This record gives sequence, structure tokens and C-alpha cells, in this order.
Amino acid sequence: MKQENILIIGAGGQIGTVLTDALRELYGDDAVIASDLHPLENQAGPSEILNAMDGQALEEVVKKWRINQIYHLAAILSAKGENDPMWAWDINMTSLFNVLEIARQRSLNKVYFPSSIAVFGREAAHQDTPQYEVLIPETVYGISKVAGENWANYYYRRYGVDVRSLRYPGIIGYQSMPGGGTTDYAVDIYHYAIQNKPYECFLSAGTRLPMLYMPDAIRATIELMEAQANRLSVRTSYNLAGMSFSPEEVATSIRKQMPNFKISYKPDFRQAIADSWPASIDDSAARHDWNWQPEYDLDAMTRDMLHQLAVKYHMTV
Ligand code: AKB
Repeated sequence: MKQENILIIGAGGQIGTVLTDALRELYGDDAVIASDLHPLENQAGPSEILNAMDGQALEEVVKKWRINQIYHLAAILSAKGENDPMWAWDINMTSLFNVLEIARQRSLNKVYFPSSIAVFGREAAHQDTPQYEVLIPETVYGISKVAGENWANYYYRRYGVDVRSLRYPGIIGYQSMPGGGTTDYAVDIYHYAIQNKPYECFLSAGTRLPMLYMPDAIRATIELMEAQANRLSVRTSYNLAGMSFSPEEVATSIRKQMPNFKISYKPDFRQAIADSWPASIDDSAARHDWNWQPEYDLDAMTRDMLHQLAVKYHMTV
């Protein structure tokens, strides 16, 4: 077991919930300090109530637990951010600056900061969007991620802070719920299907977006953080891909196991966000630098999601 003291900010969120367990498995329960704005329940290791907007509170937690790695997962996502752009910008940027500054001041070993496919806008290539592409995002979330990527790169080059980052596509998992994103439908749809409820989708039938199953997302995150620093050629954020699908395609995949599943479409303001994002991503830099390889395609993910949710809801597929 390796000696690391890891702080997770946003440990109660969609990815944080699962990543906390995975890191505890790897480093030991007590090596991972789970933190969030609200008390975290059922923790196998230590936890803290922490608002990353408060730089002093962050410093106290880092000192108290002799933290040497931070995973900063807390952020306002694409759809929710559009309700109050300045608030979203403030949260996403202030919390990131607090993390980068504490990492610089206390010479932390590593920082993880997630970016997103939301960095791209409609000027970018729609298919197989390259790693180095024009970045003109249309959401405040996307703007904050482009800025964050550049600050990550700046802290690495100017101060030697080892910040690493992935541009997550939509993440789908059964363990936790997303909140405030444009890709959230791809989680909700499985919860409706397993409960034999019809699903009304807020994106149109043919809207293809890049997506990734949670086990692949967690593995990618840990593989990037474990990679040798000199292998990493990208210090802004790596493109990351697993699969691409539309609501229509995921419904077809669900019907292979639940033939009576019904879906209807009522696009709302999130359609314009989705339309500005790529349909598929070229992640060859990640494949080349740290051997990234996704394992799940749409049907494999659907089988596992329905199986796991059936257990959760005491249903049969
Ligand atoms: C969102 O939909 O905002 C997120 C993302 C793709 O970053 N899931």
C-alpha cells in the first residue's frame, strides 16, 4: 500500500462518491479524506465538511491531515450554470484557485482537476474532435473549464505544480446521480426503465454525445494520476472517450432487455448546449501517453446498469 494522504473535494457528488471508494481500495481507508459541503454518510474513512470557496478552511484541512494530493471534483455543471452564470463562474474558479494556491504553497505532490467536453463549441470539429482544437464554449461551465485548463497548465509550467486533468464526456453510473448537467438524461433513463416507467427525454432523439461508463471513468482518472509525470505531454487536459450515442440509441439498447420500454422527446434549453458539443472525441493523446483504453460499449454498459439497478430497486430485468 502506498503512503499518500488524499483529499477529495466534492466526495458526495456523482464521480466523487465512486472515486472515494476506489481510492480507499487502492491506498487504504484512512489515506483518503472525503470532503463535501454537507456531512457525508456511511464513510469507510475520515471525512470533513468543507467549502472549497473558503481558502483558509481548505488550508486547515490540508494541514490537519497532512494532505499531499487533492482531487478537486466540485463544480457547477453546464445546465445549472446557465441559471446564474456569474455565480457558477465564481464557484468554479475561486475553488480551483484555492486548490492551485494551496498546492503551490505547500508543495503538494499532485492535483486532479476534471475538465469536460464542454470546452468545445460549435466551431470545433463535430466528429472525432481533436485534442488541440479551437475552444469557443457556449456555456459558463465550458468557459470556466477552458480557463481552468489554462491555469492548470500555468501552475505546472510556472510553479511545477503537478496538475493533471481529463476532459470527461457524460458519465453514466448506477451508484450515484448526476446533477445539473446536459448529459444527465443518460443516467435518468436507466432509472426510469428499470422501474417500468416511460421516460421523457429533454434532448432530441438523434442528439449524439460522447459518453463513458463509470468504471472506465474511475479507471482513467486513477491511471492518469498514477502515470509517470514524464509520460504526460498534455498539461491542459486530455481528451477522453468511451462511446458515443443518442437518446434513441440508448433506448434501443435498453429495449434489447426490456422490450416494452417507452421514450418520448421534449427538448428544452439543454438541446442548444448539446448541439454545441462534439458528437465524438479523438482521445489518441491519452491512448498514446498513458495507454488509455475504454472497456465498455453501449450494450455492455446497458447490461451492467440494468443489472445493478435491478438489485437496487428490487426489480427483475
Ligand atoms: C455536463 O453535462 O455538464 C457534464 C459534462 C459533460 O461535463 N456531464
